[in-house]
Formats: sequence, structure tokens, C-alpha cells
Amino acid sequence: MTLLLKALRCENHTGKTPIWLMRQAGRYLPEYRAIRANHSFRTMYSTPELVAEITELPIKLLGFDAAILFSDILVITDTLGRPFDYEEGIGPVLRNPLQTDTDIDSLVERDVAETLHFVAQGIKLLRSSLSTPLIGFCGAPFTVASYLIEGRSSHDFKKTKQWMLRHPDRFHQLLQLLTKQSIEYLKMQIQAGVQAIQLFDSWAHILGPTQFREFSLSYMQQLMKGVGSQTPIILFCKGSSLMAEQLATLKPAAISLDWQGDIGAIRRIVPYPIALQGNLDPDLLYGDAKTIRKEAQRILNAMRDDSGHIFNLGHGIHPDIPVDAVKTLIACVRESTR
Ligand code: 1CP
Repeated sequence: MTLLLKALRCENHTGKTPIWLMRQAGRYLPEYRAIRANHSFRTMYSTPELVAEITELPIKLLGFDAAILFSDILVITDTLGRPFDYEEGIGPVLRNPLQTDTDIDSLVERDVAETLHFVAQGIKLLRSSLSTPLIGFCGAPFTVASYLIEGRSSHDFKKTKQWMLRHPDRFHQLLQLLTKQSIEYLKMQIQAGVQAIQLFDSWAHILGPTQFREFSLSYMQQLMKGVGSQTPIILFCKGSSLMAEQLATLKPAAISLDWQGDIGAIRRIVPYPIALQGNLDPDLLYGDAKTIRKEAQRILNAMRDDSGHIFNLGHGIHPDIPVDAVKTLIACVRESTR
């Protein structure tokens, strides 16, 4: 069994810590940018051969212990007839965001396997060539709902919160619809061959504990139930250091921590066999080799005797991080023995 899958069961007694990074298949790699120069983002994630090639890039170039499927959390919006485009300098932008709560009634439910067939095809291609486990993923319903409402990334998510508070029934209806589509989507990924799943609730940090439970956690729970317990599920939230205790009540295979919390201290409130993933501040990769090593070692030391630690960043790697910084980080994790 691979290091990642052992750690996801809290059964890693090899003395080595697996490492992969969120957004490892992305813009900090010159090889990614070279492919991107010739293709739109949409072409890249909807062409199975390109999906497979880009997913494998960081494995071949840098030697991570796991691959994450090259795709995006927003592809699911296509299954509700609300596609997004990627606009340079802005990010993902919905062509037709939800303007009022009654717009929900205009959402058309499309067959997930048919609409997103290229994802399954990409996974199947990867299964025959990839040397590491493959992590599939989807956005948590709350985060995807916020994109559907805001139309793009937002600083304050005001529209989302207004909708949530003024039309909670409608908001629940939207979350429920996204949950249903996401279960289908994850089942398709599992059937095609992913060996683990990560749920990204990137904007959960805007919620306090009560709203987090009602509008985020309960839908992640439904997703986990719908997908079944055969495939390990990693829960990532921005805010997961604060929400760790609540996330642990769902008994996921792992919780992926943002960088605000002390991973050693959080382990004391997250019981085995829940693994912990994380949690280096992504900005630290702007530092010199000495700084990167020092901070990575601090995390490794805190988790020294832990059979369920997966090294990762507290959020995605920035597009302008030097590849050498990533090499330094990987070398540090590889050299350390527990
Ligand atoms: O080439 C380009 O210009 C497109 C850049 C890009 C890339 C490489 C986007 C647009 N998405 C991706 C890939 C991606 N997105 C992956 C691939 C696998 C990996 O290497 O990790 C994954 C897992 C995602 C997930 C994703 N997309 C999230 C959740 C993770 C997180 O960072 O919080 C979110 C919020 C998105 C939306 C999105 N899509 C793209 C960007 C740049 C963003 C975030 C921007 C924003 O809304 O602020």
C-alpha cells in the first residue's frame, strides 16, 4: 500500500511522511504555463489527454506521493446549465450567475456523467500510467453555491450571506441540489478509478460555527453518506483549524488544515483514526531555503510519532512560487524520518 493510503488510515509506520500540495498541477510550473499558452483553461480541463498529462506533470517533475486530478471545483456548475469562463486577471466568472433567490427554479439539472464525461475519461487514462494514488475532488456545496450567487470570487461574500440569511429555505434548496449533483459526480470519479477524494470548502471561513454547521457541515455529511465509506475522504476548509472539532464529528479519513492552527495542538482534539493533512503557510514558499526547512521541520517534529500525517500546504500553492522552493520543501520532508 502506498504512503498516502497508509497515512489516510492512520497506519503509516514506515517512518516517512507522504507529501502532495493543493494546486500542485498549476501555474507555478513552467511546463503547465507552456501548455496553457496554447489552450484555453476550458480546453485543458475538458480534454482527457490534457487532463492526464497535466495531472501527471508534478509527479514526473517533482515526485510527489499523490496526484490530484487536474480540473476545477466549478465544472459542476455546467451540470446546472450555468457554465463558467476563466478570465485572465479575474479568475473564474459565471456567465449567468443567480440574480435572485427565485432564479433557482430556472436551474436545469443535467445528467452529471454525460455532462462531465471528460473527467471520467481523464481518470481512466491516468489509472493506466500514473505511479501514485490519484485524488479526485469536488467543491463543497457551500463554496460552489457562493460562486453561483456571487458570479466570481468575492472579498466579503455579501450576496451569499444576504441570501443565506434572508432566504434560508431557498439557500438550502440550492445546497441540496448541489449536494445531489456532487454525489453523482464523486461516484463517477470513484468508478473511473480515483483512490481518495478531497472536498474543498474554500470559503467556509466566512461562516461562524452555527451557520457553518447548518449550511456547510450538514451538506458535507450528506455527501460523505451518499458516496459511501469505501473511498477515503479528506475534508478541506479554509477555517479548518478553527472548525477541526466540528469536522471530526463527520469521521472523515482526514482533515486538511489551514495554516492558522498548530497541527500538534489540533491533533489533541482530533482523534485517531482521522488523519491530519497540512499545514504549511503557502506564503512561506516565498522564503529562503533555510526558512522553508525550519518551518517544515517544525510541522514534521510536531507530528513525529503520528501514523496519520500527510504533509501539505494550508491552502493552494501560489502561481508565482519558484519551483526551487517546492524542491526544497520536498527534500526536507523526504530527509526527515520519524
Ligand atoms: O491556467 C489558468 O490560468 C487557470 C488556473 C487554474 C488552475 C490551474 C484554475 C482556475 N483552476 C486550476 C486547477 C484547480 N482548481 C485544481 C487542480 C488540481 C490541483 O493542482 O490542485 C483544483 C483542485 C482546483 C480547485 C479550486 N478551484 C478551488 C478549491 C481550492 C482552493 O484553492 O481553494 C477553487 C476555489 C477554485 C476556483 C478557481 N479556479 C481557478 C482559480 C484561479 C480559482 C480560484 C480563484 C478565486 O476564485 O479566487
